[in-house]
Amino acid sequence: MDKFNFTLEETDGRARTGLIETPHGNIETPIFMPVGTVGSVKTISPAELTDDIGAQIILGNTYHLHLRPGDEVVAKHGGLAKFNSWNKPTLTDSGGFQVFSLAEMNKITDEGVHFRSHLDGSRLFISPEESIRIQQNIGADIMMAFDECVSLPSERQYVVEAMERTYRWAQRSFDARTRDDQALFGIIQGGVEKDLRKISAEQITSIPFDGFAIGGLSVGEEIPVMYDICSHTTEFMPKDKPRYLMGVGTPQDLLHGISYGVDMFDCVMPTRNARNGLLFTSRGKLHIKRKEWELSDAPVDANCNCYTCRNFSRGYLRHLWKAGEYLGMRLNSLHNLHFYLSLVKRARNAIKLGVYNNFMKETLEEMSVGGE
Ligand code: PRF
Ligand code: ZN
Repeated sequence: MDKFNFTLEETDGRARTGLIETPHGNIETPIFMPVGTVGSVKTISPAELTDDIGAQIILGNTYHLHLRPGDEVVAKHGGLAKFNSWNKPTLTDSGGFQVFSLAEMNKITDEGVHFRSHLDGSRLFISPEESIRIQQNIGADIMMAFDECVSLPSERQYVVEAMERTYRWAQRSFDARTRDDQALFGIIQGGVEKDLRKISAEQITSIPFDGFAIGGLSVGEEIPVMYDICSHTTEFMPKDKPRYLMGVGTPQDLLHGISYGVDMFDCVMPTRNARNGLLFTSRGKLHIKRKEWELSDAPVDANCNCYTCRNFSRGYLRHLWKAGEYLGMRLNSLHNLHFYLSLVKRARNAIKLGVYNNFMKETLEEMSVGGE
């Protein structure tokens, strides 16, 4: 796809910076992608995403947009980035993962996945071909191949079957594409078995996708195992294509992923936690509802220059939380997303300066202070 390009810029150990060019603009990597499941990053406007948060690409979900408003509706509005007035790069997940985690159970066959809508219970079916058809209607700059993500722990035999099916579905996803203005990424599976991860990486990277993702992590395994498998998997991924770790994770996870050579991340954590009153700061997590903040005039994070931290006290944010005010959710989401985007920006700078390892060590140490 010639309207999509990845340039590897600097490397520092295995960490790397790069530039992704898409029809809707450029993305500096490593990057965090805020999740806009139904086409909106919950409570946050596109202007805030751009000006206050520094987001460069947002994510939408095939499954949700197919159900509502319908992918044909999005297509008629000129595609997702125009429909939601974001007008910048977008990525859609392929739907399989959301079907497995949200829809009422489903039958997986080689043909595709049968499931019931979580909205009205109606019977639906998504195959690799159908996922690509829907994703082409949604029109994101980056589409994802249709894959099967197994929850962990799972029997090795099942992990093997899902991995083989993911390979067949990857080829079918690749062959189903009929547009040339959208990139398509393949997804590596293989559970937490190193030999399977190597096989899956070799299978998926044998198909000339525009980029490659690591799926099937952060689905029930221990954190050190997740890091080990992520580190192992990037070893088998091409250096000249973007690498995307799907649905991960905490600020700590991003720092580790970057050290293994991951370029892209997405997670609902900053937005979902914000709506639950949990804030990420340079000194660890902070629960805004706690009584101890009642009289605090300190910002959430003294090291943060987001709109929330520049203007509001912990005491006021606690009050908004207690009162169930929407503004509280908005201000918390603004801060958490700003924190994530500024973390990856600082990581990019550290890589360019060749000091990533030190940066990571110091940042992790400061975040583990906690106690706030
Ligand atoms: N596959 C897809 N989307 C995903 C995942 C996956 O394995 C994950 C796993 N962390 C999150 N989102 N298609
Ligand atoms: Zn802030």
